[in-house]
Amino acid sequence: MIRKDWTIEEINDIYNTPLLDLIYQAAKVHREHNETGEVQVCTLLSIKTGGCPEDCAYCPQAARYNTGVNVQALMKKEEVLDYAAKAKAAGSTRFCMGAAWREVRDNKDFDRVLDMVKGVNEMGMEVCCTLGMLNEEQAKKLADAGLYAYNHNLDTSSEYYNEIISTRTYHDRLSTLDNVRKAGVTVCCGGIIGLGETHADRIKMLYTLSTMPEHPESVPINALVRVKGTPLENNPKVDTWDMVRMIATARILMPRTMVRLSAGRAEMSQAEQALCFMAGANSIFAGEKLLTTPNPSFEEDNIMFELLGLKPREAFKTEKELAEAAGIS
Ligand code: SAM
Ligand code: DTB
Ligand code: SF4
Repeated sequence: MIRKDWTIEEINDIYNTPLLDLIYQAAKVHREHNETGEVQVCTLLSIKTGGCPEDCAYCPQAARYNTGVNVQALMKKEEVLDYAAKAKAAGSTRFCMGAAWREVRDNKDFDRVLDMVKGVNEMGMEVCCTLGMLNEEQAKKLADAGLYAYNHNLDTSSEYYNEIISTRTYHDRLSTLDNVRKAGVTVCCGGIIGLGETHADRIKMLYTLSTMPEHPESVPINALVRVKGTPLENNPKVDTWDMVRMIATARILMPRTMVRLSAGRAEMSQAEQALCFMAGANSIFAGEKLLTTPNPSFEEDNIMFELLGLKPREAFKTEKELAEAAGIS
């Protein structure tokens, strides 16, 4: 059963379950709802880098922080499709294009992104974009071009949000997510731990996600990548046990969602990542760069998959399962 009526008290109890018990319960839910040992492999590409007008305190791409990230204009469609083809050949089934924009504007750059979406979709990959805020019409245009998912993170609780970002509101984030849903695009929405938030903030964020009318189809859990020059550069490193606790709680609350072990893997051992998979993570970002920071290479991940007996999830599997259940082949 997929519940969307969780209470803060229930989530608090789950989150605070003794760790080994929590992992066991999450692993059980995971096995009841998903195929064991199957992990979705997604590749990220920063199609427009740096120079962002926003003030997100964690972000190396905000123009106002001196982080050494070089500003790069929107890439050409051909370059992006070449990169997508390489990612596909290396085993990725989802390709996510990120732009350091506050919001999408109706201009030539957006038309070029629509073309990129069409191109990647035609290659048989699930296409995802993360371009900042969208209105209803822009979301529809992306859907028509073949967009499969849109990533737009809540990052933290609504209460803590203002401590991290002042140039937009939590409400702005929720409206974009609404526009994505209305356009029939799947939702990828999660957050970051290690921003200086309390456990209560993490629980509130999970409450917001797990009580949406539809659970997001993917929930990325990022550990803060501490980038020199950002206001959060000296935050303590995220404890892996906190990642495990967050992933396990998300898995129990949203049994069918792809829970993504996102930023932070470059600083985690195989054993630490294995615990996250055990606790219900079933998606990763692969390829040696996230947007601007390092990530394990395809080769390293292949070795880990082999060791742990994990296999990549095929593209569009949810649709195939739904069609099979309805008797359509
Ligand atoms: N500009 C768009 C936006 O903010 O929605 C899209 C790109 S933005 C870089 C996508 C997400 O990356 C952010 O919402 C945040 O969750 C994540 N992110 C950015 N910097 C990060 C960092 N240093 N550590 C972990 N996650 C980070
Ligand atoms: C998400 O939740 N994490 C990804 C993706 N969605 C866009 C981004 C992580 C960015 C980490 C910092 C960087 O590489 O710039
Ligand atoms: Fe800009 Fe997105 Fe980075 Fe915020 S997270 S500064 S909106 S690129």
